[in-house]
Amino acid sequence: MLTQSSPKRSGITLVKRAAAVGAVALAVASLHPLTANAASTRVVGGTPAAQNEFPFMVHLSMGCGGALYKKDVVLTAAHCMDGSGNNTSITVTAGANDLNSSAAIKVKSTKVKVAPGYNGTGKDWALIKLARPIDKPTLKIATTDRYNRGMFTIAGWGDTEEGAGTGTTKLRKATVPFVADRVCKRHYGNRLVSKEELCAGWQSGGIDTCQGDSGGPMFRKDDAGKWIQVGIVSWGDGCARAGVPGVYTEVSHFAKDIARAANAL
Ligand code: 4AZ
Repeated sequence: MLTQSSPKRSGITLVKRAAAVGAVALAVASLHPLTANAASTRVVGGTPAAQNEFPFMVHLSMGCGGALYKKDVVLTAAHCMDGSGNNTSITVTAGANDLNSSAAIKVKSTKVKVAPGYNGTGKDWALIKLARPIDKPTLKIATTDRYNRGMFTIAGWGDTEEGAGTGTTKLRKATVPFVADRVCKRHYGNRLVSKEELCAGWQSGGIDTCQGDSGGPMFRKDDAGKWIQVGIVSWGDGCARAGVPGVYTEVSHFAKDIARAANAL
């Protein structure tokens, strides 16, 4: 996929490359995200999430991810939504890694608020109001840029290979390092909206979000050891290609707007 995808063809995908590799290049490469690391033996692609590992993660029926911002409000990507207003068409699934599990909680939407000024470039966030609260932990969002660095966790039900188009029924996760705007622009140039977007990925490729993961959170631990959301899966050129980071909405930049919109929802 060469551009931001439409809802049906988007999402966070944990791309899995053939894992066969020499065990040698490894230890070194994993510490140096920007170092060439082709065919490394470290974790390639995603792995299954454990039950309750990310209890704030939700799946959206149009094939996107999201996170519980409040018990009755989901934070997701604007490009997964059709627009703002009353909307009872979205089914939000929570409480189970396996979407087909009998333990999965399903709640309908009542309203959607897309980021003010969203026009397909930057500002890729939206809120969904739920018909009833979901009794699961929420995911706090970053309100300053201090956590826009280091290693991030990504998770989703998206494709495990670029172009697969099917997604998975079981939640998968992976770890990707922060990529500075300057480095991210080596590939994307001015298509990257630096203030509003954040990049992450391994220079060697092989691990990334993909179609179907869109709208889901990118998160890390804060100084107190609690999960904090720094990104929203937004777009990228394909998935897990070498030298091509994933692009995420920079949540801290929009934290006040998100809080305001949630209060008004
Ligand atoms: C998509 O199609 C998509 N590799 C999401 C994330 C990325 C690429 C595509 C990032 O929604």
